[in-house]
Amino acid sequence: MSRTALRICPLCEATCGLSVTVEEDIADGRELLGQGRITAARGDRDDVFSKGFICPKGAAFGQLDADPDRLTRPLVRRDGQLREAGWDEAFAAVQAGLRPVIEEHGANAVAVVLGNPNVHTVAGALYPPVLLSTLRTRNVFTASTVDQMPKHVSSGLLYGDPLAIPVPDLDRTDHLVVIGANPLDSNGSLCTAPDFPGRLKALRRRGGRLTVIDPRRTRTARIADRHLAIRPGTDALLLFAMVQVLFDEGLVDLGERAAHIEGVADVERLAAEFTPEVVAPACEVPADEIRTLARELAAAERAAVYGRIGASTVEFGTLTCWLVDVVNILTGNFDRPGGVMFPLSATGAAPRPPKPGRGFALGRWHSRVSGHPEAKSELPLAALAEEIDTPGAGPGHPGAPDGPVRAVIAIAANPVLSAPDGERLDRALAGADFMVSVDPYLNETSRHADVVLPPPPPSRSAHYDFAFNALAVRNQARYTRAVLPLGEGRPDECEIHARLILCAGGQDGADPGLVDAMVIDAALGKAVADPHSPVHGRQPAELAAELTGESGAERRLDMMLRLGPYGDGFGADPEGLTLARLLERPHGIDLGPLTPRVPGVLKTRGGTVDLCPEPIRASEAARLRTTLARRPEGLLLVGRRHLRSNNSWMHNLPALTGGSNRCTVQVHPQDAARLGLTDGGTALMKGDGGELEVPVEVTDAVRPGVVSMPHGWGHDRPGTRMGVAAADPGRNVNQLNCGTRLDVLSGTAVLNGLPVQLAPAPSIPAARS
Ligand SMILES: Nc1nc2c(c(=O)[nH]1)N[C@H]1C(S)=C(S)[C@@H](COP(=O)(O)OP(=O)(O)OC[C@H]3O[C@@H](n4cnc5c(=O)[nH]c(N)nc54)[C@H](O)[C@@H]3O)O[C@H]1N2
Ligand SMILES: Nc1nc2c(c(=O)[nH]1)N[C@H]1C(S)=C(S)[C@@H](COP(=O)(O)OP(=O)(O)OC[C@H]3O[C@@H](n4cnc5c(=O)[nH]c(N)nc54)[C@H](O)[C@@H]3O)O[C@H]1N2
Ligand code: SF4
Ligand SMILES: [Mo]
Repeated sequence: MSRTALRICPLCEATCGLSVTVEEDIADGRELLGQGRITAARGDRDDVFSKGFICPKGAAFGQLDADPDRLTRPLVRRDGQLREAGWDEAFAAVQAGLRPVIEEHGANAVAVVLGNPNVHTVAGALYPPVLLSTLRTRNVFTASTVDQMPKHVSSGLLYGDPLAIPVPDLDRTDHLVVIGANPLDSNGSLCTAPDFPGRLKALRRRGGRLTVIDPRRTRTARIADRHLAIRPGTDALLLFAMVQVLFDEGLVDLGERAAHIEGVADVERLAAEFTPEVVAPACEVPADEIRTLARELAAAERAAVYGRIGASTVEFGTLTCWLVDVVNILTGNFDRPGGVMFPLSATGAAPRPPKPGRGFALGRWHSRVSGHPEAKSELPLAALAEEIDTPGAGPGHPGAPDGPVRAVIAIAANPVLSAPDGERLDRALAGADFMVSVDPYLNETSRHADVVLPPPPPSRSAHYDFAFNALAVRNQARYTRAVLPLGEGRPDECEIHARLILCAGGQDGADPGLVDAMVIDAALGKAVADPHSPVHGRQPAELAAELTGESGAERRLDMMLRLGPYGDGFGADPEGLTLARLLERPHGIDLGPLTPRVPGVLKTRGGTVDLCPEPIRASEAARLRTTLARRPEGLLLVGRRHLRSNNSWMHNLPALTGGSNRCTVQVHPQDAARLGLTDGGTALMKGDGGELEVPVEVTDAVRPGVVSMPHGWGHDRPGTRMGVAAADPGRNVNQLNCGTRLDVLSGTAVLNGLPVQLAPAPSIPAARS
């Protein structure tokens, strides 16, 4: 028997609605619990946001969901071997592993590592914050510090809220400048827009312009009006030069938000020295191109500058991310249609009258070994290995933990491949006293765990985009329940997280529902005490009794929707949003185009935009100046994403592997000729963290002086269970990176613009990896 069902795709930030075909296994007229599979996935044409768009990853949803290498039962290490175990046994082992570490060495001896898919699951949105507040460890590491932390820091400094990230108003802009992003392959990031390619084509069709700044001629650059093949790591210089031009030529126009912006003159002073002529030799972009771009942006009716990975995981990531917003603000494109705007997510806080906030602080504590400052309560993922493998109390950095990490809780994270110097982390994890992974695969990282807790596949999980709706180019809300039942005795990922939290607190065996009840109680308690809340003065217990939903997570979603900007306020607005209303509209509810949110969104101490925040004024701009004279002789390495891949965990699906999705190093023909490298040959590539042999692809898609290799490969380690990936393992590019280069303010690893050397591999290939 087959039927169709709806499921929002969790595989990238575009959040497309899928219509999946479900093949049910029926015996004796009854559905077999835990059986059934997805046989097809199409774009849901009626989805209010994605309108039928789908990419090859979404189309492979059925294969991904039914991958035979997915773990179905927990693994527990006994006598050195990971063996299948029951859930109760697994959780007992988690508590027995964690509690002694906490009791003997304190909470900081436990590191929590949160990987990328946490922003793609309901569990990952709702439970890690509770885990962290239960544990109270300072050793918190997430994918953000190999990704977007510079943007959080920039937003924290500018707006007082690290989560207030303006997104380009894609559908209404006249000129989009894309810096270090390749949405035709990534489908967009920190800018949730299903069918990003279609939206870019629509921009061109309505007479708008697209400029792409990228050292590679990406698929996105190919459809642009202008492509500037900048030298990696120099975007901050280029942007500063644009700022200089805007001031110098009298083109600064803050527009309607002017009254809310402070520090403009300070920015003018900082930018003064960075003229296009001064930066051009470092950026290797002609000065007149920089000047023209600044003038075009100032002249455009509505324009938006958008930066992503290539503007973030670089030496001056925070400065670059800040400059992106500075240019948007100085050209009057801030917080207005067609410029950059703040989405208003249905589960976010309801807007309230503007008032000064608490501001944003950096470096409230530091890491133990290298003294890295925390950012957004996180330490750099690149420092995880040294925090595990370096004994002792450390030199006494302010607020640092006083001893090494001894236990690791890794949730949806594969840092052995995704973070710098995976070999060291690999060894460090092997030496930890205890490790638990919440992960569907036995992979490069989870193979070190003492307990692996596998979540069910996406077809058996409900979905709501808590993270991405706050970054979406249109306000909307969509919720899809699990398409297939869980199967006998199998917990969903929310329950796994809740039980993990109980184990961390030494309460294994307690009802996991207590975790949700506690969160609901605390949130309602806060709401009723808030004079601006529609539930002010009411009884939390009475409100809690009104919540609907089949699970604790659903009741929490209902609560967030009802207290949120479009919510019913528990009856205050009878037309308002509730979980029940959302369930009535399976293709989602459109909440309209983005609307201006300044000043309400601002939480700086002054209640204004702090355009020239102290850390940038005091040190970063001066540090940037010292790079003006740099002319690296050698090659610079940048990354590359492929439409049919996703970070480190989608190489196990036959539907997505092969073809152009290969782990090669791309080299420009001039460099190849100079170095004696041939297309299809093998190069020995060296970085300051190690060396690798990699197949060479000679192509002029990379500019001279730049080589490009994708990340997330290197699936050749023993003890993993990903058969398809292991057959074509590729090499781990992050092994070239020793992990000591960080964006100073955010602790984000420099993954792009890394110096490397290439030479033909020795003719008798060594057994190196
Ligand atoms: N050189 C280089 N390195 C990079 C990057 C780069 O551009 N260049 N990009 C960086 C970026 S942007 C990121 S975000 C990181 C990503 O790095 P990570 O955060 O490590 O994420 P993934 O590599 O996607 O690994 C995700 C893990 O989650 C598991 N998983 C998949 N689905 C689920 C689920 O539903 N629940 C749970 N619990 N687990 C699940 C997978 O099996 C896998 O183990 O990599 C970074 N590393
Ligand atoms: N298919 C697919 N989609 C994905 C992912 C995936 O792995 N595969 N990963 C997801 C994740 S976790 C993320 S964070 C997003 C990332 O989304 P994007 O940022 O759009 O993805 P990237 O392809 O890494 O694009 C970064 C671009 O920056 C360029 N670049 C490198 N260095 C520099 C520099 O110094 N200056 C400039 N101007 N450009 C530079 C690179 O050449 C590259 O084209 O994609 C998400 N979507
Ligand atoms: S673009 Fe592809 S992977 Fe991303 S959400 Fe849509 S279908 Fe899924
Ligand atoms: Mo990412």
